[in-house]
Amino acid sequence: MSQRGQFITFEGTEGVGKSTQLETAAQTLRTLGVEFIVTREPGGTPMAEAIRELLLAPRDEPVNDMTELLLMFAARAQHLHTRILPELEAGRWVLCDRFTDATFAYQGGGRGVPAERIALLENLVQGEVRPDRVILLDAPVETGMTRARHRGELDRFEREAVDFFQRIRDTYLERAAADPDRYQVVDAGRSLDEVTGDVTRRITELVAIA
Ligand code: Z5A
Repeated sequence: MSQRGQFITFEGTEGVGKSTQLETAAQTLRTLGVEFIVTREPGGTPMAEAIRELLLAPRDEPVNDMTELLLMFAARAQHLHTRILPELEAGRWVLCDRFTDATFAYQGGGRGVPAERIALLENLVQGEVRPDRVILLDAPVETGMTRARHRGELDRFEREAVDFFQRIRDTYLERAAADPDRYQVVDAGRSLDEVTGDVTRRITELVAIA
């Protein structure tokens, strides 16, 4: 039987470079001959992508915090159980653009939902499954906003103000500080070449110890 794959997630505030560095990681794994898939949250299966559209669409109707939270976990249940876990069990690595840390950061830090409530849903949906490593791309909130916001129409989250994203950044950093073995904080405020070099080195090390 093949060895279980590694579950690596990429986190950070808006526009900080997650998608870019996920591609760096994918390229590194390809070079090293490691089998993997790339996926994202919310989303990653047709049904979970439909929930993503519901979540991101700007709308006049106010969205209740609990509705947003439950939809995030509904999408996650589908994605985790029908896609991520089968891939890991088949021995493939899973590179995922955001996962439950984003829920603690956005719905917890950003919206103010108590972390204990999020943890209840985390346990219910995931059991003991957690990412093996979280690559946290960290940069001042304004840096990511500037990088992200020349893309056209803003989604429902991107319409939030700077202080919302500041609380999100703070929550991510608190979570990383509490579990330094699992989180790797990457200074994403540097040039693209520097961040890419750093992520390449870290992924190469993870392959060496896996
Ligand atoms: N959300 C939530 O609330 N709760 C949850 O549980 C989950 C998600 C899972 C969708 O996420 C939204 O869902 C998200 C949180 C919420 N909303 N927000 N905000 P998403 O990941 O799809 O959306 P995003 O965070 O807005 O990602 P993004 O804007 O696509 O950003 P990114 O992936 O971090 O950045 P990028 O596309 O790699 O880079 C942005 C630009 O900067 C691009 O032009 C790059 O070429 C450039 N770039 C990248 N790195 C650099 C450096 N180092 N220097 C200069 N320029 C750079």
